[in-house]
Amino acid sequence: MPVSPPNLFQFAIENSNDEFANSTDLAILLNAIGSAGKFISSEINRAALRDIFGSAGAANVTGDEQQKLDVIGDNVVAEALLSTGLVCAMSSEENAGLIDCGVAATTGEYVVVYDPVDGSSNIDVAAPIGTIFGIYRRLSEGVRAGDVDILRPGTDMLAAGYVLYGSSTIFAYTSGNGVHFFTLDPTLGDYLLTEENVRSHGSSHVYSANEGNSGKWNDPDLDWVEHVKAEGYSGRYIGALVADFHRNLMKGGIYAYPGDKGSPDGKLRLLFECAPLAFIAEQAGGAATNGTIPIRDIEPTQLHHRTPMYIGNADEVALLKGFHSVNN
Ligand code: AFP
Repeated sequence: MPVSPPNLFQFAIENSNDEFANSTDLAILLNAIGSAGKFISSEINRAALRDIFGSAGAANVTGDEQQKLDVIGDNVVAEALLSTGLVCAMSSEENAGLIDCGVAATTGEYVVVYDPVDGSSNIDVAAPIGTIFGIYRRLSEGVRAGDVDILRPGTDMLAAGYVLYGSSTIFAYTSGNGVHFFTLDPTLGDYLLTEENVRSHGSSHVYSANEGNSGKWNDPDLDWVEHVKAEGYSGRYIGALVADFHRNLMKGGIYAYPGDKGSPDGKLRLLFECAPLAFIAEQAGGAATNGTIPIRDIEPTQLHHRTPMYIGNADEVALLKGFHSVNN
């Protein structure tokens, strides 16, 4: 009889490490996010039927229009993590401040940052979106967790990952021992291992960027994009970072969201989007930079810190960095 692949929980227990307080903690946290992901996946599949397409009628803290599913996803991820009792502090793209963790704010050992529904403008057109997360061990002791526990560089992260809601639902994570993919079997309701130790695909001459913004780009980015086009690169842009990142990880390429003359720090959020994906990229043999320094080295100064980001195949990121160093 064929042996069925391990599920996310089994695999994470067997592949935990000493940085977690208990060997089951990683599995419990990933399982909580995975459960939230199953709920979000099912809501997305039925969004039109359940009238949860479209705007929630408000903007989030960074001014992005909130979709109904942003609000639903935010609550579902928070509740799933709170139910573990392991999380002392949480922050998400949809909240201005820290999410209240109740008594666990003093006793919980972990901090979680997340973007519940990345690429939410894709929801209404049935295009891919995702959930991104990063997990830290707390720093403070004996007090309610606060900014000191959460405003930390990506190099402090114990684990990071994403759930991609595409033609199938993929759960990807790293805890510093490679990147692993699980696929949601909707019949079993379980994430099963489909690829262990994923490696970033070699260069395949693909770039993913919103070139519609290039009228505001700075010289290094303009020179780079002219270069790659002259070299015959293909453009692929889904408009959801998780989906563009996943595509490039599997097929080769670089995702670029530069700062520009109007927004020097770009659009993407360091804590909720960039640092977790940078951890995944590096663990798969890829790279992530703001143009000069690695994304994971950047110290956040506020919860909604933004940064330019270039992420993907290591050779492509090195090529891009060359344009930034020449122009600086
Ligand atoms: P949301 O999480 O608010 O949906 O933002 C999505 C995002 O940050 C990222 O996923 C996309 O790659 C990027 O925005 C798309 O931005 P543009 O619409 O400016 O290309």
